[in-house]
Amino acid sequence: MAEFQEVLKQSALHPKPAGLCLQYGTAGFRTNAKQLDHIMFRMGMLATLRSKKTQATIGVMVTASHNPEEDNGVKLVDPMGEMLTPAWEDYATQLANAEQDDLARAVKEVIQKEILLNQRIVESKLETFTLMYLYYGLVTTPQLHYMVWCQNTKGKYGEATVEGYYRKHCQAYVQLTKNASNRTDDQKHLCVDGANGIGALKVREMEHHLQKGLQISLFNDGSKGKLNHQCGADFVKVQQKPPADIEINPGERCCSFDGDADRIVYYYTDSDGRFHLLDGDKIATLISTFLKELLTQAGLDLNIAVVQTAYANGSSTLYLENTMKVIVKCTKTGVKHLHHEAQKFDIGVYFEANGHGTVLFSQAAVEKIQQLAEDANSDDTKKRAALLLQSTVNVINQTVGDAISDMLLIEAILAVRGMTVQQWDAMYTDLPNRQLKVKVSDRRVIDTTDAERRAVSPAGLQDAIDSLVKKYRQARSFVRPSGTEDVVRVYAEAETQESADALAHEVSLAVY
Ligand code: 16G
Ligand code: ZN
Repeated sequence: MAEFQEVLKQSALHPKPAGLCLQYGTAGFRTNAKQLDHIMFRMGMLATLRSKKTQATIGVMVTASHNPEEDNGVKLVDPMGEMLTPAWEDYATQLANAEQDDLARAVKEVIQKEILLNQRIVESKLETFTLMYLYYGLVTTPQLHYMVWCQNTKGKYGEATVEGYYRKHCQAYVQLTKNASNRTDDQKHLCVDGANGIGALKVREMEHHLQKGLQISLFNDGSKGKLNHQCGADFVKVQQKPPADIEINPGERCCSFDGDADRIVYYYTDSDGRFHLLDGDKIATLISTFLKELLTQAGLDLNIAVVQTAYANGSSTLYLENTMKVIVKCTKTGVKHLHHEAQKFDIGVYFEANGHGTVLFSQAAVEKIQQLAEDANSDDTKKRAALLLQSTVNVINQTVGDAISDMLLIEAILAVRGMTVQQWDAMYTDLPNRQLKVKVSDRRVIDTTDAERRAVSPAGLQDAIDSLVKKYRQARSFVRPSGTEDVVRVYAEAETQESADALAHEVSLAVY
């Protein structure tokens, strides 16, 4: 294996801790930064191979998202800006866990299976595995996804630079908000918690592109606090309270990003000091309602679906199905599952309750919207709706959930509809809910079905959950092994907070 000498020499400078075994999970590799040196090197190799296989630009994102500051992570971005395809997640795991003396074999296996079929070619062509690297420096995760997409579509969707990203999304925001008349400064004002992460820096960089159409007060901008510590979208969603160290006045509209700015949640406190969270479900409801109205006004026959996971609040699902009459689908947790399902519709709105989500428009939908927008014979109402739809297509980052572009769309919708955050919140009332995590000796003994809503093993667990759920009104509960931590997660919702808490606790005991 003479051809691997150089790779092996370099790899030896990034030794794998003996016996360490990590898995490419739903969020790529993620753990304490000290354990990741060899992973970073090897994922560089895998990205090179993936690029050779697809003949396209591949992204490598280094981030630990919403995890604590001492963690790090890495994930690869596929050619259309989507998550790495599952077969290659397995290769990632194999490369990550190969001991040094087995690494050449592991690399060769990927090359043979995926790139070259015949051994002789493997040996003669290896030296030509050079690659052009483009280093973007500090960007949000969704900005990288966007740039990979632009690179591979030759600029059709925008320019593959951070400036190009701002221009595309901010221009669309400015277009959308032209339709909002007489907005007061209060309506334009938004408090943003940047989680002391990259999103804070990027919001500052972007602001001037918005032409004063949004006035942002930025908190947790990284100047003093710790990344994701007592702040950020995950903290706010799980703790159901505002970030520490942020002063918000009653009724003021606020949002929190996570550390790499691919999640967003909104909230406000009322005059009684009560905290109101508007999570991914409320965001999906706002966006899909807006889109459905525009489709009706435009007279466009396009189907629209909302994709959720088992964590979606039961009230949101009922509201979407019964009041809004949109198609609702439920998938397993993890962005790639939701994204994949959303692609099946003309317009697919997908959001996890934790605030990760976006909207996908099929090519046919984009074309129909464009035709109508350009049709000289269409009446004013139709034309206005088509133009609003067109700007919506441009304001949203279709590659992946994006806190910044989601924020722009939400702000634009509230502006166009002249809606306050309280009115948005009042679309439906969340059922009280509780999430708990349980440490067990082996979380893999729990296996689920029906988009994680039912446990098939261990035997008897689902029956136990069913009989606990029957004790409470409007109750629902499920358990699933976490894909990112060594725990089992428990979710419960019910008519009252006391019932949701009690049910979650009882189900946790049944898991042991
Ligand atoms: C990852 C997923 C996120 C999911 C979370 C669940 C991606 C990019 N991220 O962060 O979508 O909600 O895992 O974590 O897919 P859990 O399995 O530990 O509950
Ligand atoms: Zn994230």
